[in-house]
Amino acid sequence: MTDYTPKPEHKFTFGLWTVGNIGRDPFGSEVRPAKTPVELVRLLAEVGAWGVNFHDNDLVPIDATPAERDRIVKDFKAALAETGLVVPMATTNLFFDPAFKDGAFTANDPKVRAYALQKTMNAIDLGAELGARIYVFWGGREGTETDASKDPMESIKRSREAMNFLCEYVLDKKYDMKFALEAKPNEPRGDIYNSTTGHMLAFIETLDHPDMVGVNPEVAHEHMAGLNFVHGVAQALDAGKLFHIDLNDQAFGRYDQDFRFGAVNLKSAFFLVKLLEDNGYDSSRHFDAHAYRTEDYEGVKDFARGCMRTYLILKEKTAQWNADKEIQALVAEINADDGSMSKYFGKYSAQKASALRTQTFDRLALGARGLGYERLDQLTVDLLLGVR
Ligand code: DIG
Ligand code: MN
Ligand code: MN
Repeated sequence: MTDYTPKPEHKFTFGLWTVGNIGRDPFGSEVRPAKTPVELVRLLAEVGAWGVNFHDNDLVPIDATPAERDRIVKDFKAALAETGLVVPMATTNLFFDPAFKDGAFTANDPKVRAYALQKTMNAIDLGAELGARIYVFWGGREGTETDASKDPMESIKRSREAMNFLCEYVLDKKYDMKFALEAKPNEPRGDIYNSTTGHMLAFIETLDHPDMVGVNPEVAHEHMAGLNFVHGVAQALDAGKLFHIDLNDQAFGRYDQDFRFGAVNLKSAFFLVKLLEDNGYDSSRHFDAHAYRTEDYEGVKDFARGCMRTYLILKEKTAQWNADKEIQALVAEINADDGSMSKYFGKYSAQKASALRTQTFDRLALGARGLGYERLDQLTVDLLLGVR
């Protein structure tokens, strides 16, 4: 039994909006009293988090005066100093206010698009002031209910123009900051542009400063799209674009549930933790999730502790899986290679191609071979269930 106490080196973070979620949903009002940012920082310190993230308006209300802003930021900085929590990530709320009902950067109204840029520059300044080096963009309202309303080509251009402008802003201000784009297929819009992490990876390559821009995949959002989250994260890792990650859980075919990490599908959570740990992911492990609406603030703390505890248990299971002799013998068997085909792989050459043309294959034997995946998967299940 290992110690599953969260430590700073684990880089566990929560947004103010996660543990501060007061339980409102489309069919019911709040069930918990709101806590101030300072109270939430103290709650996160109590449960052992390393960092705290925020949308601009989680911290500074949209109509706050400059004097109110300064006081709020001063108090927040004092709470960070008191608790030792850091601010690795910040983001802009471009989805709650009615002004953004038709989107922010892709809104048809140019005044809304311009206001969204202005609001984001102010929010980037706030994030930089508090030490954030990752800036997330989740375009919750960037989409449509009817495609009669917007030309999708124009929307892509508007998104690109906004990203290019804001990258230039960060460069101009000399902030040490990178952008992480977060995808979601739908909700609150009927359809949201750049709907999956794969779309975002393609979009990034069309920008003027692609090196400054990565992705922030979220478990729930890729599950909503019916996708294997581990495969999407692997693609982001392979592209050097996994700048941040939103950990939570989600049943397939449901609204955005934002459940506690590992609360629904432990097996995919295990393979995700294994992927992150095996590949030395060293950015925040951010839990973009919230407690059940049934909970009081003791339950919220249980939720936050559970996110981190499950991650650490699965991190231990990863080490166990990697060290398990029977599992590793099967993995070696599955990947057995006598080297006889090596001469055909790697960079193309005409010689290689013509030699491969003459190679004969026993196709029936290739198809008849049993691969032992049932045994390997059961060993994995045994290990996850603690009987191995
Ligand atoms: C929702 O999954 C989004 C917003 O909460 C926020 O903009 C982003 C940051 O993690 N995730
Ligand atoms: Mn979500
Ligand atoms: Mn998220």
